[in-house]
Amino acid sequence: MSVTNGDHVSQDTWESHNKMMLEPLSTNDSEVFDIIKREKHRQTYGLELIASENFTSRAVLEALGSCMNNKYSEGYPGQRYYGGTEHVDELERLCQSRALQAYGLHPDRWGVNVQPYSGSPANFAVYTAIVEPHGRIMGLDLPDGGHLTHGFMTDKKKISATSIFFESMPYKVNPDTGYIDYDRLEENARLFHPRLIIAGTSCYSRNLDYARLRGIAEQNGAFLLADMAHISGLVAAGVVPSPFEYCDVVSTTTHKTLRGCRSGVIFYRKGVRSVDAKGKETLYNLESLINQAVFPGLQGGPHNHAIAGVAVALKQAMTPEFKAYQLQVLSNCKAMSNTLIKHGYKIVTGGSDNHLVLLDLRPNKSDGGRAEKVLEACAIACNKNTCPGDKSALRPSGLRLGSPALTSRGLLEDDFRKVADFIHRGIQLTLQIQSSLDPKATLKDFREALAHGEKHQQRVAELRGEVEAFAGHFPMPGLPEL
Ligand code: DSN
Repeated sequence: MSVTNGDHVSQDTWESHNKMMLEPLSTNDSEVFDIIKREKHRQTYGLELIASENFTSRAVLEALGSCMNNKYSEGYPGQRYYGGTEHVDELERLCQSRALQAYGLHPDRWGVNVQPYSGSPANFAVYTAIVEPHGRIMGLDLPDGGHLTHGFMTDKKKISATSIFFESMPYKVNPDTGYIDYDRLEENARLFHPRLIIAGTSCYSRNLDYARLRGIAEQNGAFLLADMAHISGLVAAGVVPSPFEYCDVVSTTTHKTLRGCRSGVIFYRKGVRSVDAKGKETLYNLESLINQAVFPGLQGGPHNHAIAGVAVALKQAMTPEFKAYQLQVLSNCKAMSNTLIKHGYKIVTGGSDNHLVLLDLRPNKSDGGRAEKVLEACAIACNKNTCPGDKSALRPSGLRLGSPALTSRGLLEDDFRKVADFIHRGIQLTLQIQSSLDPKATLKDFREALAHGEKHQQRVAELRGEVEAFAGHFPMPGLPEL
């Protein structure tokens, strides 16, 4: 046997190649297998409180790990640039119709694109579809709970591509209440004349006032985009207000509260956009703009394995079990929030309408970075976050804590009270470490003390042991082995 450059391939090597293609991961690549096993152990024996994460189901992971990964299919169902796409077409159409059904949308009034690779490309596709280069966009500022892709920039630098290729003027929360300052947004929008207003959050524990945002968009002839990534599962279950009544476009990731695999979806309105005084109708033209922006504008071949996983997640999202899950997400979040309040902590806005809380550590004279590190050492995963009024994003004062992932493991209110107690103990430990250091100690000094202080290590090990025993007790969704 020889290959074109004349190299000889022995029969043995060829047989070994064929064997390699059928070998399970555990023996084919034990290095990667072992890393995955360690991650599985971390997820199983830790408390996952990152508000944007979840544990997807076994069925979703099976679809994601399927042969759909192998297929190229640039284009859209029925109009592809590749042959052999009959099953991919079937799958994409099924995913589209489930997406509309899951949110109660009529196909005459709404269309959907299920090809975005994730939330950030989905948002960028929406911007390039409906905002001209350097057109104006208003989104919630990142330090106030918005997302990077909503136009983040600092005084010194344009950080997000959204702020580089478009002109971004953020809106803010009221630093005293933590609630979005809609009055100021309205005032600024009147001066800035945005083409697009974004109703979406990454760290905001309250429902958005979509009706108010719609009003502001209409006053300025702007489109209203809801980026419902964080809450899309809650919206599908009907347990928080839906953005669809008020928005022109809705984008989402599919792996947060929706609990699918990592991917993105864009919904866009169809039909009549407005009727003037003489009864003349203006129609939406979003369908072709958005579809063209996704492909061929920004992406190549869709990730058909991800579309398969999303289709499965959407089917699950229409079940009574999913509604029960989402109600539990809300209830667990409240239980965690109330317990933290009982322990004396300040929660931004005083509570939560959704799946997350933002704990403000300024009254405790600590910050999110230090607490995050100690909690991580104790097998509790959450993330530092700026609080309203924070002067620098480099030392965020808060911790963002979410209930979706642990609720997927079957935790109930009492369990979340226990989780809040663990968080409290982790924060107390943070304060003890801080008090053992010079008040001017840096985060690096703090981390060193955490890693090497014998007494600190002992306390961490004790708390970690209790956390692991508690967490290990709950089932872990997904594939049994990986
Ligand atoms: N940055 C993610 C989050 O954690 O909210 C969303 O993309």
